[in-house]
Amino acid sequence: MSPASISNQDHRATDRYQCGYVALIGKPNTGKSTLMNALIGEKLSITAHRPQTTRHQIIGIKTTDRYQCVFVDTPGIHQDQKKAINRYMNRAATSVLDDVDLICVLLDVANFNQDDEQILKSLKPYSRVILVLNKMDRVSKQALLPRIERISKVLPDRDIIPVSALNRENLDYLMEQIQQYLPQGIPLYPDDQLTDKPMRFIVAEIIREKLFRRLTAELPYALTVNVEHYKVEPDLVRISASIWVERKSQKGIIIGQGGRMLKTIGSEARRDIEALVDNKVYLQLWVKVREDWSDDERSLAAFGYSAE
Ligand SMILES: Nc1nc2c(ncn2[C@@H]2O[C@H](COP(=O)(O)OP(=O)(O)OP(=O)(O)O)[C@@H](O)[C@H]2O)c(=O)[nH]1
Ligand SMILES: [Mg+2]
Repeated sequence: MSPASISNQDHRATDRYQCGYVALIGKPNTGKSTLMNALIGEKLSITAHRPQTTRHQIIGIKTTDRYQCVFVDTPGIHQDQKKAINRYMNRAATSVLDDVDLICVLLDVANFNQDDEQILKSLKPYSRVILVLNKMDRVSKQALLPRIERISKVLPDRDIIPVSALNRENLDYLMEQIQQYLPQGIPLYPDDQLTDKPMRFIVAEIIREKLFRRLTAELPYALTVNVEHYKVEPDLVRISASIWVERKSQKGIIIGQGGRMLKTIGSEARRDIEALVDNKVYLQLWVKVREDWSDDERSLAAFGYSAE
């Protein structure tokens, strides 16, 4: 496209520009964060094959010459509310519903169950809802239709759009549908801004992603990451972060034999952070214990899990 044709279509200064908020909600592990990253074209929100990866609301901003779409990625809504952190996560997911222009509910086409049905039923009062049937790469075309029929019985009269966030299938069509719900308005964020989260937060999340992907069983749920120092020097970014766990025995597992596990986590995280900040990174990691932090409101607040 020539620069002239770009400016011809640029609606930013006109009253035809659209700007709005779109929530991505759903059961854990349905691909909300993968979808947001794919739609924005940047990895802003961490992903993992296990449920309950996302813990906070994370905004991802997509700006074009016709619209600015502010996505809100949310933690997966789950029934187990035993601990304070679970209640925090569910609150972070459901508190957005009344403040957005469109709710996109993510469903995993290969794993639709009662938990999804419950979420869909709770959305009956909302009319601005699109059902995004993700992971269509995991089922045959013939299997898709009966599933769409079953889903549309639970929450009728809403568009159901099959996509594959992982393979970027049907995302242009999804974006066209989303755009129809964006109200007219001027952009809320500068063109080049991708998220509202500070770099320290994104760095802590990258480290947590590596831990989530490497560690097994319950350990990923017993840890949180806090970046204590983030200093930009001329040729280097110096970062120091703490990994907080709930028990002394967990600390040993994260450090690993001869410190091997911590070293692996550190170099995997460093590589991603270097790509993000486009600079060399010196990353120091510490493992610390705070007993039962995930069920203690004061610890949660200290680690950044405060009211959203
Ligand atoms: N096959 C396939 N896998 C996908 C697709 N989208 C996401 N995934 C995988 O599903 C898993 C979960 O993805 P996430 O994006 O972390 O899911 P989420 O809904 O954000 O999960 P929570 O944050 O835990 O609620 C990851 O292993 C992704 O690679 C898809 O379209 N097809
Ligand atoms: Mg997520």
